[in-house]
Amino acid sequence: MNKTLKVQLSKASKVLGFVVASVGLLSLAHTAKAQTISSNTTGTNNGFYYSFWTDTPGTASMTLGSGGNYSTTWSNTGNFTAGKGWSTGGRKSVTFSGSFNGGSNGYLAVYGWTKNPLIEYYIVENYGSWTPPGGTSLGTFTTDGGTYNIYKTTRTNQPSIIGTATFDQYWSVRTSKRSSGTVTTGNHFDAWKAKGLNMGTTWDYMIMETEGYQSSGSSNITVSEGAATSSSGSSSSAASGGSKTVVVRARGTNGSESITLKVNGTAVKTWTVTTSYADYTATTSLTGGATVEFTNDSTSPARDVQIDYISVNGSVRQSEAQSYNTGVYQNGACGGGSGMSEWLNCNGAIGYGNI
Ligand SMILES: [Ca+2]
Ligand SMILES: [Ca+2]
Repeated sequence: MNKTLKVQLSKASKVLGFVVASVGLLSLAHTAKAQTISSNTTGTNNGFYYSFWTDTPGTASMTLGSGGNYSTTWSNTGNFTAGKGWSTGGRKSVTFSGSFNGGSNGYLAVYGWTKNPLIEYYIVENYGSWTPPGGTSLGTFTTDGGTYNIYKTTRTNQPSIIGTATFDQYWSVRTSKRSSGTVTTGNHFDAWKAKGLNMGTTWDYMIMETEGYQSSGSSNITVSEGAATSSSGSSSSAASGGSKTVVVRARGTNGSESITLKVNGTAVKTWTVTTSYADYTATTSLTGGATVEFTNDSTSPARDVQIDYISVNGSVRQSEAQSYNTGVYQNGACGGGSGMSEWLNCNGAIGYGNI
Protein backbone atom coordinates (compact mmCIF):
# COMPACT_ATOMS: atom_id res chain seq x y z
CA MET A 1 0.00 0.00 0.00
CA ASN A 2 1.61 3.20 -1.08
CA LYS A 3 1.47 6.41 0.88
CA THR A 4 -1.10 8.02 -1.39
CA LEU A 5 -3.49 5.15 -1.00
CA LYS A 6 -2.99 5.09 2.74
CA VAL A 7 -3.76 8.80 2.92
CA GLN A 8 -6.93 8.34 0.97
CA LEU A 9 -8.10 5.36 2.94
CA SER A 10 -7.41 7.15 6.16
CA LYS A 11 -9.24 10.24 5.02
CA ALA A 12 -12.17 8.07 4.08
CA SER A 13 -13.17 7.71 7.70
CA LYS A 14 -13.18 11.36 8.56
CA VAL A 15 -16.54 12.29 7.15
CA LEU A 16 -18.29 9.73 9.30
CA GLY A 17 -16.29 11.02 12.21
CA PHE A 18 -17.68 14.48 11.67
CA VAL A 19 -21.23 13.25 11.69
CA VAL A 20 -20.89 11.14 14.79
CA ALA A 21 -18.82 13.52 16.84
CA SER A 22 -20.18 16.92 15.96
CA VAL A 23 -23.41 16.93 17.94
CA GLY A 24 -22.12 17.40 21.44
CA LEU A 25 -19.50 20.02 20.75
CA LEU A 26 -21.34 22.76 18.95
CA SER A 27 -21.56 24.82 22.10
CA LEU A 28 -17.88 25.52 21.63
CA ALA A 29 -18.86 27.83 18.80
CA HIS A 30 -20.63 30.19 21.13
CA THR A 31 -17.75 31.12 23.42
CA ALA A 32 -16.47 34.59 22.70
CA LYS A 33 -12.79 34.10 23.58
CA ALA A 34 -10.17 32.11 21.70
CA GLN A 35 -10.69 28.44 22.32
CA THR A 36 -8.73 25.30 21.64
CA ILE A 37 -10.45 22.31 20.04
CA SER A 38 -9.10 18.78 20.14
CA SER A 39 -12.29 16.78 19.50
CA ASN A 40 -13.99 16.29 16.14
CA THR A 41 -16.49 19.06 15.50
CA THR A 42 -17.79 21.67 13.11
CA GLY A 43 -19.32 25.04 13.87
CA THR A 44 -19.21 28.76 13.33
CA ASN A 45 -16.70 31.17 14.90
CA ASN A 46 -16.65 34.92 14.26
CA GLY A 47 -18.76 34.38 11.17
CA PHE A 48 -16.48 31.67 9.77
CA TYR A 49 -17.44 28.04 9.39
CA TYR A 50 -14.83 25.75 10.90
CA SER A 51 -14.12 22.06 11.09
CA PHE A 52 -11.73 19.92 13.09
CA TRP A 53 -11.13 16.22 12.57
CA THR A 54 -8.53 13.68 13.59
CA ASP A 55 -8.46 9.91 13.66
CA THR A 56 -5.95 10.00 16.53
CA PRO A 57 -7.38 12.09 19.38
CA GLY A 58 -4.79 13.71 21.57
CA THR A 59 -2.27 14.28 18.79
CA ALA A 60 -3.65 17.50 17.30
CA SER A 61 -5.51 20.65 18.23
CA MET A 62 -6.83 23.85 16.68
CA THR A 63 -7.15 27.19 18.45
CA LEU A 64 -9.83 29.51 17.08
CA GLY A 65 -8.47 33.04 17.08
CA SER A 66 -10.03 36.38 16.32
CA GLY A 67 -11.78 36.88 12.99
CA GLY A 68 -10.62 34.29 10.49
CA ASN A 69 -7.56 33.24 12.48
CA TYR A 70 -6.86 29.68 13.49
CA SER A 71 -3.73 27.92 14.63
CA THR A 72 -2.93 24.24 14.72
CA THR A 73 -0.32 21.94 16.15
CA TRP A 74 0.05 18.22 15.62
CA SER A 75 2.54 15.69 16.92
CA ASN A 76 2.93 12.14 15.60
CA THR A 77 -0.66 12.25 14.42
CA GLY A 78 -2.42 9.67 12.31
CA ASN A 79 -4.46 11.97 10.13
CA PHE A 80 -5.71 15.41 11.06
CA THR A 81 -7.41 18.28 9.26
CA ALA A 82 -8.74 21.59 10.54
CA GLY A 83 -9.47 25.08 9.35
CA LYS A 84 -11.83 27.98 8.85
CA GLY A 85 -13.87 29.08 5.86
CA TRP A 86 -17.46 28.99 4.69
CA SER A 87 -20.38 26.62 5.01
CA THR A 88 -21.07 27.27 1.31
CA GLY A 89 -18.12 27.31 -1.06
CA GLY A 90 -17.86 28.72 -4.55
CA ARG A 91 -16.08 31.37 -6.59
CA LYS A 92 -14.33 33.39 -3.93
CA SER A 93 -11.09 35.25 -3.48
CA VAL A 94 -9.64 33.45 -0.48
CA THR A 95 -6.90 35.50 1.17
CA PHE A 96 -4.68 33.83 3.73
CA SER A 97 -1.52 34.66 5.61
CA GLY A 98 0.57 33.28 8.44
CA SER A 99 3.03 30.53 9.11
CA PHE A 100 3.03 26.87 8.10
CA ASN A 101 5.30 23.99 9.06
CA GLY A 102 4.11 20.91 7.20
CA GLY A 103 6.73 18.52 8.59
CA SER A 104 7.24 15.34 6.63
CA ASN A 105 3.67 15.18 5.35
CA GLY A 106 1.27 18.05 5.85
CA TYR A 107 -0.41 20.61 3.67
CA LEU A 108 -2.21 23.90 3.59
CA ALA A 109 -5.09 24.01 1.11
CA VAL A 110 -8.40 25.49 0.11
CA TYR A 111 -10.53 22.39 0.55
CA GLY A 112 -14.19 21.65 -0.05
CA TRP A 113 -17.00 19.60 -1.53
CA THR A 114 -19.72 19.94 -4.12
CA LYS A 115 -22.75 17.74 -4.70
CA ASN A 116 -24.50 16.73 -7.93
CA PRO A 117 -22.05 15.41 -8.82
CA LEU A 118 -20.18 14.76 -5.62
CA ILE A 119 -16.64 16.22 -5.84
CA GLU A 120 -13.95 16.66 -3.16
CA TYR A 121 -11.40 19.31 -4.11
CA TYR A 122 -8.06 20.70 -2.96
CA ILE A 123 -6.14 23.82 -3.95
CA VAL A 124 -2.83 23.10 -2.22
CA GLU A 125 -0.76 26.19 -1.43
CA ASN A 126 1.90 24.72 0.84
CA TYR A 127 3.06 21.27 1.89
CA GLY A 128 5.77 19.42 3.74
CA SER A 129 8.47 17.26 2.23
CA TRP A 130 5.89 15.04 0.49
CA THR A 131 3.97 16.52 -2.44
CA PRO A 132 0.29 15.51 -2.66
CA PRO A 133 -1.50 13.71 -4.20
CA GLY A 134 0.98 11.60 -6.13
CA GLY A 135 0.12 10.28 -9.58
CA THR A 136 0.43 11.95 -12.96
CA SER A 137 -0.40 15.61 -13.52
CA LEU A 138 -3.04 16.37 -16.13
CA GLY A 139 -1.18 19.59 -16.92
CA THR A 140 -0.39 22.95 -15.45
CA PHE A 141 -1.91 26.42 -15.43
CA THR A 142 -1.00 29.74 -13.89
CA THR A 143 -3.02 32.02 -11.64
CA ASP A 144 -2.49 34.26 -8.66
CA GLY A 145 1.24 34.52 -9.40
CA GLY A 146 1.94 30.81 -9.42
CA THR A 147 1.92 27.60 -11.43
CA TYR A 148 -0.31 24.73 -10.41
CA ASN A 149 -0.33 21.07 -11.40
CA ILE A 150 -3.82 19.61 -11.90
CA TYR A 151 -4.67 16.09 -10.79
CA LYS A 152 -7.77 13.95 -10.67
CA THR A 153 -8.10 10.97 -8.39
CA THR A 154 -11.12 8.71 -7.99
CA ARG A 155 -12.49 7.14 -4.83
CA THR A 156 -14.73 4.11 -5.12
CA ASN A 157 -17.46 3.23 -2.63
CA GLN A 158 -16.02 5.41 0.11
CA PRO A 159 -17.69 7.53 2.78
CA SER A 160 -18.44 11.11 1.88
CA ILE A 161 -20.61 14.01 2.93
CA ILE A 162 -23.61 12.19 1.44
CA GLY A 163 -22.67 8.72 2.68
CA THR A 164 -20.87 5.94 0.86
CA ALA A 165 -20.32 6.92 -2.76
CA THR A 166 -17.96 6.82 -5.71
CA PHE A 167 -16.63 10.25 -6.55
CA ASP A 168 -13.72 12.20 -7.98
CA GLN A 169 -11.19 14.39 -6.21
CA TYR A 170 -9.85 17.42 -8.09
CA TRP A 171 -6.49 18.91 -7.17
CA SER A 172 -4.47 22.01 -7.91
CA VAL A 173 -1.01 21.84 -6.34
CA ARG A 174 1.12 24.98 -6.41
CA THR A 175 4.68 24.28 -7.56
CA SER A 176 6.10 27.13 -5.47
CA LYS A 177 5.00 26.80 -1.86
CA ARG A 178 3.67 29.84 -0.04
CA SER A 179 2.15 30.70 3.34
CA SER A 180 0.30 33.84 2.32
CA GLY A 181 -1.52 35.07 -0.73
CA THR A 182 -4.87 35.05 -2.47
CA VAL A 183 -6.51 32.06 -4.14
CA THR A 184 -9.03 32.93 -6.84
CA THR A 185 -10.98 29.72 -6.58
CA GLY A 186 -13.01 30.36 -9.73
CA ASN A 187 -9.83 30.27 -11.82
CA HIS A 188 -9.15 26.76 -10.53
CA PHE A 189 -12.71 25.65 -11.23
CA ASP A 190 -12.35 27.03 -14.76
CA ALA A 191 -8.97 25.33 -15.28
CA TRP A 192 -10.39 22.03 -14.06
CA LYS A 193 -13.41 22.44 -16.33
CA ALA A 194 -11.06 22.92 -19.28
CA LYS A 195 -9.67 19.45 -18.44
CA GLY A 196 -13.18 18.01 -18.32
CA LEU A 197 -13.33 18.14 -14.52
CA ASN A 198 -16.71 19.72 -13.76
CA MET A 199 -17.78 20.85 -10.34
CA GLY A 200 -21.13 19.88 -8.88
CA THR A 201 -24.10 22.21 -9.00
CA THR A 202 -24.51 22.43 -5.21
CA TRP A 203 -21.76 23.90 -3.08
CA ASP A 204 -21.04 22.40 0.31
CA TYR A 205 -18.47 23.76 2.75
CA MET A 206 -15.09 25.22 1.71
CA ILE A 207 -12.31 25.92 4.21
CA MET A 208 -8.65 26.91 4.35
CA GLU A 209 -7.41 23.72 5.94
CA THR A 210 -4.23 22.55 7.56
CA GLU A 211 -3.78 18.80 7.21
CA GLY A 212 -1.21 16.39 8.61
CA TYR A 213 -0.63 12.70 7.97
CA GLN A 214 1.66 10.55 10.13
CA SER A 215 3.74 13.62 10.89
CA SER A 216 4.28 16.56 13.23
CA GLY A 217 3.84 20.20 12.37
CA SER A 218 2.08 23.45 13.05
CA SER A 219 0.36 26.41 11.43
CA ASN A 220 -1.02 29.81 12.33
CA ILE A 221 -3.24 31.07 9.53
CA THR A 222 -5.67 33.93 9.09
CA VAL A 223 -8.21 33.57 6.30
CA SER A 224 -10.53 36.17 4.84
CA GLU A 225 -12.69 36.62 1.79
CA GLY A 226 -11.75 39.25 -0.73
CA ALA A 227 -13.98 40.67 -3.37
CA ALA A 228 -16.35 38.14 -4.83
CA THR A 229 -15.45 37.23 -8.39
CA SER A 230 -17.66 36.55 -11.33
CA SER A 231 -17.19 35.90 -15.01
CA SER A 232 -18.07 39.51 -15.72
CA GLY A 233 -15.32 40.70 -13.43
CA SER A 234 -17.60 42.66 -11.14
CA SER A 235 -16.53 43.06 -7.58
CA SER A 236 -17.92 44.05 -4.25
CA SER A 237 -16.48 45.77 -1.24
CA ALA A 238 -16.00 44.76 2.37
CA ALA A 239 -18.58 42.57 4.01
CA SER A 240 -19.30 44.83 6.93
CA GLY A 241 -19.71 48.53 7.48
CA GLY A 242 -21.53 50.61 4.95
CA SER A 243 -24.82 52.12 4.13
CA LYS A 244 -27.45 49.43 4.54
CA THR A 245 -28.86 48.39 7.89
CA VAL A 246 -30.34 44.90 7.92
CA VAL A 247 -32.39 43.67 10.86
CA VAL A 248 -33.13 39.97 11.21
CA ARG A 249 -35.98 39.15 13.59
CA ALA A 250 -35.54 35.56 14.69
CA ARG A 251 -35.68 32.99 17.45
CA GLY A 252 -34.81 29.33 17.93
CA THR A 253 -36.58 26.40 19.54
CA ASN A 254 -33.54 25.48 21.62
CA GLY A 255 -31.75 28.80 21.99
CA SER A 256 -28.41 27.56 20.63
CA GLU A 257 -29.16 27.96 16.92
CA SER A 258 -26.62 29.79 14.76
CA ILE A 259 -27.76 31.94 11.84
CA THR A 260 -25.70 33.90 9.31
CA LEU A 261 -26.78 36.85 7.21
CA LYS A 262 -25.19 36.72 3.78
CA VAL A 263 -25.27 39.15 0.88
CA ASN A 264 -24.24 37.89 -2.54
CA GLY A 265 -22.87 34.79 -0.83
CA THR A 266 -20.62 36.72 1.54
CA ALA A 267 -21.17 36.31 5.27
CA VAL A 268 -21.98 39.66 6.87
CA LYS A 269 -22.70 38.59 10.43
CA THR A 270 -23.44 35.46 12.47
CA TRP A 271 -25.58 35.30 15.60
CA THR A 272 -26.66 32.71 18.13
CA VAL A 273 -30.37 33.22 18.72
CA THR A 274 -32.40 32.77 21.89
CA THR A 275 -35.81 31.15 22.27
CA SER A 276 -37.52 34.57 22.26
CA TYR A 277 -37.83 36.77 19.24
CA ALA A 278 -35.13 39.44 19.08
CA ASP A 279 -33.80 41.86 16.47
CA TYR A 280 -30.31 41.09 15.16
CA THR A 281 -28.75 44.03 13.35
CA ALA A 282 -25.93 44.29 10.80
CA THR A 283 -24.70 46.94 8.43
CA THR A 284 -23.23 46.28 5.02
CA SER A 285 -22.37 47.96 1.76
CA LEU A 286 -22.64 44.73 -0.21
CA THR A 287 -25.23 44.39 -2.95
CA GLY A 288 -26.89 41.26 -4.23
CA GLY A 289 -29.13 38.50 -2.94
CA ALA A 290 -29.70 38.53 0.81
CA THR A 291 -30.07 35.22 2.63
CA VAL A 292 -30.28 34.13 6.24
CA GLU A 293 -28.78 30.70 6.74
CA PHE A 294 -29.26 28.21 9.60
CA THR A 295 -25.97 26.34 10.04
CA ASN A 296 -26.05 24.09 13.12
CA ASP A 297 -29.19 22.01 12.89
CA SER A 298 -29.32 18.96 15.13
CA THR A 299 -31.83 16.53 16.58
CA SER A 300 -30.26 16.36 20.04
CA PRO A 301 -30.73 19.07 21.08
CA ALA A 302 -33.59 19.64 18.68
CA ARG A 303 -32.86 22.84 16.84
CA ASP A 304 -35.14 24.82 14.52
CA VAL A 305 -35.11 28.48 13.58
CA GLN A 306 -38.07 30.78 13.03
CA ILE A 307 -37.40 34.03 11.20
CA ASP A 308 -40.28 36.47 11.32
CA TYR A 309 -38.81 38.83 8.75
CA ILE A 310 -35.79 40.88 7.75
CA SER A 311 -35.86 44.60 7.22
CA VAL A 312 -33.54 46.58 4.94
CA ASN A 313 -33.25 50.22 5.94
CA GLY A 314 -36.60 49.83 7.67
CA SER A 315 -38.41 48.13 4.79
CA VAL A 316 -39.80 44.77 5.96
CA ARG A 317 -39.58 41.57 3.90
CA GLN A 318 -41.64 38.77 5.48
CA SER A 319 -40.17 35.27 5.49
CA GLU A 320 -43.55 33.75 4.70
CA ALA A 321 -43.61 35.75 1.46
CA GLN A 322 -40.36 34.19 0.18
CA SER A 323 -40.37 31.21 -2.17
CA TYR A 324 -36.64 30.57 -1.71
CA ASN A 325 -36.35 28.42 1.42
CA THR A 326 -33.99 25.44 1.45
CA GLY A 327 -34.35 24.73 5.16
CA VAL A 328 -38.08 24.31 5.76
CA TYR A 329 -39.27 20.71 5.99
CA GLN A 330 -42.01 20.31 3.40
CA ASN A 331 -43.32 17.28 1.48
CA GLY A 332 -41.01 14.99 3.42
CA ALA A 333 -37.79 16.80 2.63
CA CYS A 334 -35.74 19.81 3.63
CA GLY A 335 -36.65 22.51 1.14
CA GLY A 336 -39.04 20.07 -0.50
CA GLY A 337 -41.91 22.47 -1.08
CA SER A 338 -42.69 25.95 -2.24
CA GLY A 339 -41.19 27.80 0.72
CA MET A 340 -43.40 30.63 1.96
CA SER A 341 -42.52 29.79 5.57
CA GLU A 342 -40.84 31.40 8.56
CA TRP A 343 -39.24 28.10 9.51
CA LEU A 344 -35.81 26.61 8.93
CA ASN A 345 -36.10 23.06 10.29
CA CYS A 346 -32.89 21.93 8.61
CA ASN A 347 -29.63 23.58 7.66
CA GLY A 348 -30.55 25.87 4.83
CA ALA A 349 -31.44 29.44 4.01
CA ILE A 350 -34.29 31.78 3.25
CA GLY A 351 -33.64 34.16 0.35
CA TYR A 352 -35.10 37.66 0.50
CA GLY A 353 -34.13 38.99 -2.91
CA ASN A 354 -31.55 41.61 -3.78
CA ILE A 355 -30.59 44.45 -1.50
CA1 LIG B 1 -43.44 37.00 9.48
CA1 LIG C 1 -34.21 20.84 13.17
